[in-house]
Amino acid sequence: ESPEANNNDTEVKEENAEANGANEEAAADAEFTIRAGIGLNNEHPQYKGLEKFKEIVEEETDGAIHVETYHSGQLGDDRTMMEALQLGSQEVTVPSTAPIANFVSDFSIFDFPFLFPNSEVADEVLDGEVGQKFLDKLDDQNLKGLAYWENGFRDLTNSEKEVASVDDFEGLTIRTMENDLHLDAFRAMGANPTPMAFTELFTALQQGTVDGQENPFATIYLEGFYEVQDYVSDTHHIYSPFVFLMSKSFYDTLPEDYQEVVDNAALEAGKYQRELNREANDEYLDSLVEEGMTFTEISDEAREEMRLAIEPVVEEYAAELDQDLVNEVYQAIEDAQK
Ligand code: TF8
Repeated sequence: ESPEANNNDTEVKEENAEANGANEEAAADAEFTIRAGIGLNNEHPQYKGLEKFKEIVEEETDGAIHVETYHSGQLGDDRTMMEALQLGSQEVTVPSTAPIANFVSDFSIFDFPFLFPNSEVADEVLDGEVGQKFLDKLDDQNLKGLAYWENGFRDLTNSEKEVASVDDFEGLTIRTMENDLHLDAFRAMGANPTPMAFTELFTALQQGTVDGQENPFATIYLEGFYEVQDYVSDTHHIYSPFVFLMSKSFYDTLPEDYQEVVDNAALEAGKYQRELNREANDEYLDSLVEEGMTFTEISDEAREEMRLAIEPVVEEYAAELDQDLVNEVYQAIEDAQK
């Protein structure tokens, strides 16, 4: 719990601390150090959100809590960072819900294809009572869920052909996140999915190990996937929330007023992050086309065909989850649309 015990430096961590302007004095003056790592790069709204979190926390604690930010999987992929939080060797990460489902299976509901009709409904459900129930389930895993941020609606890219309908998925090798529901959903559409950590993805696309992948336009653009992918379709098949996680054993060592600061900072930085993400999403698609990608629009009918192909998978997974919770989520989605 001492600041020293909390600082296990490796080369990359030191380099990055310097790049952050996290000079030794600031770190030495601090009572607590939060090492916050994410998978996406420092251009992404996810990182801007993390910087906002740092700004708020350091200002409101007068530097008593020092936040070091790491991007691009410098501290590992989503799973590795969650495990580090459990062990107490890292304090914060912001993974997608898909890898979280490997720790708390109920989280897989948020990755049901075509669950949320739009991001406003997602906000209302996630930020409401039901969303909190899921965050509470993380406690048993030594993880403290402080807020939902936004990865976004996922869209398909590939290097082989235009994908306009469910038939076009046939035979495509698609990297998915490490989540069984994602794998089964893509199999149901006739694709050949293969699970992989995000940190391996660019190389896999470049070397042709996989034909395609799916992520929001922001990621496709900001991670430079257009350099190794020719086709993009607005499948919008899954809405990926991010969850702002803190190591629970670390959270529990914080005095109550500091707990309040990090609670609020995670929420406030999340609002900012969602705004940035949404502002730029359409622009990112334009930029992908400018970079030479062929854009294929998915019609409502084609999207409905995709939904029908996946429906049995959704029903199978839904049956395995806590039924009360499943119904609460469906009800909350309905209520949010009234
Ligand atoms: C994925 C996710 C990721 C994020 C991030 C790298 O495709 O969408 O972009 O979870 O941590 O793996």
